[in-house]
Amino acid sequence: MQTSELKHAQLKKWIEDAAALMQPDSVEVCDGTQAEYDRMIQITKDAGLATELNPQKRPGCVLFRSDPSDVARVEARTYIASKSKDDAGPTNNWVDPAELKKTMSELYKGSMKGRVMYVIPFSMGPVGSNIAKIGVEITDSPYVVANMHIMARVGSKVLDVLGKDGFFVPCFHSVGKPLSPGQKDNGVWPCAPMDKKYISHFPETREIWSYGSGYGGNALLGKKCLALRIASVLARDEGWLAEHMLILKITNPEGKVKYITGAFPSACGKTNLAMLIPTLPGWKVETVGDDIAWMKFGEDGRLYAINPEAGFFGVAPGTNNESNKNAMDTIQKNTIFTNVALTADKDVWWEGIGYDAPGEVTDWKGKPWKQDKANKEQEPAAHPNSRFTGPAKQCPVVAKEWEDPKGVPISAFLFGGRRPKTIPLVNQAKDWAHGVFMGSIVGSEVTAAALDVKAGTIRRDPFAMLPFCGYHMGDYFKHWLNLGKNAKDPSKLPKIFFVNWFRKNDAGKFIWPGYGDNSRVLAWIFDRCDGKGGAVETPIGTLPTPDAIVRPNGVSEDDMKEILKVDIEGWKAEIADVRANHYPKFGAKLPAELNDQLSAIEKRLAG
Ligand code: OXD
Ligand code: MN
Repeated sequence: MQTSELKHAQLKKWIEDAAALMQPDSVEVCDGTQAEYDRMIQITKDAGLATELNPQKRPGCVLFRSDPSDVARVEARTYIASKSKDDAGPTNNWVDPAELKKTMSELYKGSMKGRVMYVIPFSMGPVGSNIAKIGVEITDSPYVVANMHIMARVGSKVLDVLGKDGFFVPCFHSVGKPLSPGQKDNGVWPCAPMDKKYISHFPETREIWSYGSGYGGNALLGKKCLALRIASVLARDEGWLAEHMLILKITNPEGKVKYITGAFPSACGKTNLAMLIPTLPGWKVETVGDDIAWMKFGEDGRLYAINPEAGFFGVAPGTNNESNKNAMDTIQKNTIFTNVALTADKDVWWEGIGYDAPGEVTDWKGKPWKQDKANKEQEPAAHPNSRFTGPAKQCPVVAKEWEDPKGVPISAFLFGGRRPKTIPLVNQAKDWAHGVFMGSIVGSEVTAAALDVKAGTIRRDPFAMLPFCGYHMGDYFKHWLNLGKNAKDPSKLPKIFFVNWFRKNDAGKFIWPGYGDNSRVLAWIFDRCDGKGGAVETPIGTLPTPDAIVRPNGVSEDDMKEILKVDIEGWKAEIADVRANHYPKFGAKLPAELNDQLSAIEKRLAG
């Protein structure tokens, strides 16, 4: 479609202005058809950027290799450019919006020379849902267009909903690598150097400007940029929630259904939990979403969630038939792989896929690679953040209501992180404010090897939103507290739980097996939502009685007691850490109720 055919005057003008600035060879408005997807893949193949995989093994699948400087979200180059620095808060990078737009406009000048400017109208959420939001991304990357086809609903159907004057979030994206006449990418992933990459958000004007990166959340602007950073601001202003949460459907042996959302920092197995295969007989888990939940109150006073995405952008390494068979089945066809290894027969391979590399493979940098298990220092064949982009509708356990425009009613929120000590397997909040407190102290242990910090340090990631909250985190806590206070019917609010699958014993071994056995904990949570399930009130929250959770193989009665006990000394240290090192970060904006929670737990522990 040509820009001249567009009915939305503001959209048309915005595209024309962008084209005048970025100077592409031509402009195309995406229609979202399969033919368009196929054409994008063909263009990237012709440019030497995509490799078609073995159609017998992976029909409709391709592999991309990115530039080594462009392999992950770049938090240091991500900005929340609100008018006032204080509105971005202490956890975001801030630049004055006028200054940032000036810098970036210079970069965008002529940045699409030699390329096509694609205009992607997209809906986050089922098209036409009253919870969904529309964005329009301008990009010079056909890789981005193809990925957006999988991750969002794109094309003409979105323009129909937008009409002549509907609201959309305008999103600029350029890889920042113009081509001179006759020049081609020739197999070189286009991007700009690190110090020229910018992932910028303008919360007041609801705009996103991204430059210099073609990878993941930096470039597929519907996901982290719109559905979390900008949406968190919309949600604050409009009284709803945009959260970094999976959504799962759980059915008990009697056929009763509940929906649960959960926030976990990266690398805590969120996608695996969203698709788990229960080991508890008679229980069923199905997937509504694996990364983001948007939630609004319905007429009946319950909170309804939609998954704003249409696909999974999952980390490949560690995904296998044991850890996540449903994800493995999802990505069998029509999937884009990025930075995994390529086998001689054109299949994919990665560390933790469940079997050894079959002979010599090509690593993510395009070099021959042979597995050497004796060499512990061997560089991995797949980049640790290599990804699959797979359609959610291909997931064997996708819930039938995953695209229901009204969303699904949520019974429980989970918060969790990797906590080897102190934090019990599961703990129910006493009330909403206590639950908000739990969300505010979410953290995960980091190893010295992973980050330049002392081993055993807890990296706090409140609500798993640290890199994704588009405003001051103190105000975000307040928003959560207010939502509970203002609820029409507080009894219909989701119950809040803190879970921890990652407790270790003194020998450093995991006590709880995790994966499908987490269904045993979900079953207790399910029952608690109905006021059932063996439970005991403790100073830190409501814990299961030791026999309330059906023990999996390999977990003894003593193990169970250990992971369900109140570790008084550990909790005292936890509270001291939150008080000294975590809460002070939020300054005067930290809601007093959260400090009150600290004091209340302290008092209960002492008493
Ligand atoms: C993601 C993340 O990629 O949370 O989903 O980092
Ligand atoms: Mn995520």
